[in-house]
Amino acid sequence: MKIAYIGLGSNMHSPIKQIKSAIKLIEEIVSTEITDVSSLYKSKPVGPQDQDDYINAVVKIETELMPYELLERMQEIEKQHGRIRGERWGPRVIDLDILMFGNKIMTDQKLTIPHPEIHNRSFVLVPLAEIDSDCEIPGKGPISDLLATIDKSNVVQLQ
Ligand code: ROI
Repeated sequence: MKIAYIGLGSNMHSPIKQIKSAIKLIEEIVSTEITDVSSLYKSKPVGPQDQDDYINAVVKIETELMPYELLERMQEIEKQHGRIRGERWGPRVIDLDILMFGNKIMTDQKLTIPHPEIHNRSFVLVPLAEIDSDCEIPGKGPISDLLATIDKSNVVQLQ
């Protein structure tokens, strides 16, 4: 059994609904339990600004799946939500990223763990810290150190 974290993001077609529905589908993945869910957060887009604000969240899971199996399950959920892979930094119905997987560090053409941008993105670090304020990101350091060096003013907690 491994502990993993999934980052969720959406800025199209009722983003709050998209995030909540994706969390329900994550709940249904075999050999996988959700053990924690962050609040939802609103943030300005990172990348091109001519797109709507994003809703982001992070879920913590316990899973018996291997990283690639989990990646496939994430891509299936993205497909179920009608995600079409458009421009690289463009708007998206739903984005499900494996942020961390146990203490694993790996990189190949399909998957990089931890997520390569995790340490730069306040919209990931803020919800992650809400769930696990003392977590350590493999190869990058304690989340508290990472959070101390980035601008968090862009990320607003909802509810
Ligand atoms: N910006 C924000 N605020 N949230 C996201 O989830 C997000 N996802 C992306 C890019 C386009 C990088 N910008 C984002 O993929």
